[in-house]
Amino acid sequence: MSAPLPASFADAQRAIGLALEQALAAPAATDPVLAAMRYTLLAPSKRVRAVLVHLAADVCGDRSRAMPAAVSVECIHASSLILDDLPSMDNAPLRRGRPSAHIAHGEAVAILAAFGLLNLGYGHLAAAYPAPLAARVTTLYADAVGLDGLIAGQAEDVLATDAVIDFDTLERIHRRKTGVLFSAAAQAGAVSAGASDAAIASLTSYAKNLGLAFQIVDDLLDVVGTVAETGKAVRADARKTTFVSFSGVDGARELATELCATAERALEPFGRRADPLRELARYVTGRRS
Ligand code: GRG
Repeated sequence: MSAPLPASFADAQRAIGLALEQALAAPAATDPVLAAMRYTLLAPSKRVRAVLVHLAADVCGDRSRAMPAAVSVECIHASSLILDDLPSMDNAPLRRGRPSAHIAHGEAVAILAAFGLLNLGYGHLAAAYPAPLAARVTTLYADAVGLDGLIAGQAEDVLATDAVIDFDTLERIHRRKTGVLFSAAAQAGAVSAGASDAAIASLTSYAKNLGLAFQIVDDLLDVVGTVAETGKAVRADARKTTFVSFSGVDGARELATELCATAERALEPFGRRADPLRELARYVTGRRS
């Protein structure tokens, strides 16, 4: 099931949803860990990272090998959501419009499901791609998750709860927590299409700025959004420094708009072929979910 992205991405979202179903197919999900993995992975989601893999591959001229990288990035992302929601992290009760995994399945099973999804994410690449491409995309994703990526960003974020941090620290946290997986998704799509180093560099610059803008809008939606729109608890960031606490609602929106404009400028070498990526950037600044 999909949450709203612009209509032009609906076909990609649908195909990604089907591929995720297949990656985690189970006639009867009796295993509790498998049930929790399916519960999170197949819940309504925008699938924006997987769509980005496809759009990056497309603009580099070949979408045919994008799907395994798209499936993998969604597995990794779903794993991170389960961990992020745990009582020891954000202690979030709702995700994707449903009780969070640890509430629906218990904390122990939720933690194992997060490991299961991470494992599936990497294993899927090894099973689906020829060895050199599998190695390249696995390295991209492992670097994005690792000690200069999601894990580092999450650690700094959790440790900064109730602390005063400066703007550079906030930006570093969010680039690592959110931005790097967007960059890795775009790079994976490009690499799967056999793109040149120059094309990969342009897409990295696009995705890096898009990812940070996406996180700023996430902060904004915590303040101005509703549970019905976001599928998660709102006003949940009260103990954290966010882009809104630094810049206010209007300032944060302006910053997200500027970052998306910077992202769009990185697409110039691709000409009109990159219009879908431009559309994605415009969607990000105005998104409500
Ligand atoms: C071992 C994978 C792994 C991670 C460990 C827990 C952790 C480190 C990192 C947390 C990263 C995280 C959850 C960042 C928040 C990113 C974010 C903006 C999530 C919401 O993404 P959407 O809006 O959600 O794309 P949907 O539900 O549409 O997919």
